[in-house]
Amino acid sequence: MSIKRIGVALLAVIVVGLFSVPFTTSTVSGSAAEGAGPTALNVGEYFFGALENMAPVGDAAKPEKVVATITGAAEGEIVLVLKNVGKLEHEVQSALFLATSEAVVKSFDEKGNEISKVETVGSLREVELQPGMSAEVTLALDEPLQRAFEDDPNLEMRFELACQSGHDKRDTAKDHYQLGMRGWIVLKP
Ligand SMILES: [Cu+2]
Repeated sequence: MSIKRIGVALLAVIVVGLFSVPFTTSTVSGSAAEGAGPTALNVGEYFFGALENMAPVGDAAKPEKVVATITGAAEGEIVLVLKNVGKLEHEVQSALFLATSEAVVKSFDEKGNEISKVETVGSLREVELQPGMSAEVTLALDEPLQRAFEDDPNLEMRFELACQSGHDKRDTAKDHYQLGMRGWIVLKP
């Protein structure tokens, strides 16, 4: 089994877990609590968050780490700001992107000028980041997921964050995921 297949299987397991969340009939909508605001995360060669989070595949001494803890899932909307502080393009994917019903991705250049705004219905495939660029990703969570967080204030779920750049080239030296661009996002109410 290739490393790529393992990565895909991992995502699939998380998604299956997600869909098995019991669907409740709660009619409570939107708690009064404010969300924690945007979660900022740097992206570079080859890490999420910071260089020490680099987790190359096959290096047992550097296990995959939690790179962001995001609260506000019970409100159903979370905002992630990804900034490319590296010199290469990165293509960010996450199992969390698959658990959304709508997404808005605003991209900004190095000077902070908005250069594009893309809205998607259904799951978000990936976020492309040129060097120096940042992206504000607003995710509307799937209703069953949101309700699960409303119903259980202690719920925590992990979603993998991964860079897909070079993943299809069959060249380990160019595969950002294998070089270390992987980590966990922890979602909380
Ligand atoms: Cu990358």
